[in-house]
Amino acid sequence: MPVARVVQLPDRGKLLVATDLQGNVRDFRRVAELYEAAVAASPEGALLVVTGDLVHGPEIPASMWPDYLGSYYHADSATLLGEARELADRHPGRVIYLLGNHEHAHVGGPVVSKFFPDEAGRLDAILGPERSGAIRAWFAEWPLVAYARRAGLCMLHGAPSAGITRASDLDLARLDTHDDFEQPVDEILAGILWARTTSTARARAFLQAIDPELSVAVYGHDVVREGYTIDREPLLCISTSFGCFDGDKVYLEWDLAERAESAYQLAARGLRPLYPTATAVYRA
Ligand SMILES: [Mn+2]
Repeated sequence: MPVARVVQLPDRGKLLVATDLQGNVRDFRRVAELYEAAVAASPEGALLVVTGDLVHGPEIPASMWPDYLGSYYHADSATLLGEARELADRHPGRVIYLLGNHEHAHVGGPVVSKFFPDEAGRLDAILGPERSGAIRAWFAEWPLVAYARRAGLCMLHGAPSAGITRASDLDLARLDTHDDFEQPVDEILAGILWARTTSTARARAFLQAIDPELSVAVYGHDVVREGYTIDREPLLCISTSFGCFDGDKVYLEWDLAERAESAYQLAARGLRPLYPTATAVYRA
């Protein structure tokens, strides 16, 4: 029985969406704090979607930190995963982590080598055999897409570039078909875990396949130094953490009972600074 790769969110409640933590524990704690506050403040409850790449980040001294990585941090993916699991356990079914290409590297995807030649190998070595096995089993269950019909929102790791005709096509995607010499990564996975952008027509076809009511795709994967970008409708790319300065980091907050008509409208009304008192460096 394949794992369900597409999760439908309820039509009511507050939705928070964050992207690409890459082992940044301080930013994860800030997201968790914002989510707990939303749970406490929302009569109909709150949901959190993190669109993948919770793990794998730089472990370099501040003195060697390059400007292009934004505000300094020392990645600690093991601690972040422990806290992510606790948060999800405290709010069953309400905290959803989507698979990113960095998690995919632990469960059959291509090797990722951002800061280490083999990022998954580096994290496995830190975790040890027992915990890395448990993490692999957990990642293997993570969905690829979360969507909210009434709000019109579709969340995923990268741009929605995969050519699918129905939501169940995603359930058939094989995580473990990749082999460095013979097999390319599954074409559907390549089209949602690695794509940085796509055309309006491809994105709309993807949304239509998931659910005809969907109007905007929300994702991360790429670094947007200003915090977010809209290449074209219906694409909203958000940077909550990795590669940004604190004052430029943003997350999305949206009432699930309210329909988002476009990426522009969603960005204008739903984006919030992760650190409201920090000074933006790139965002106007
Ligand atoms: Mn990514």
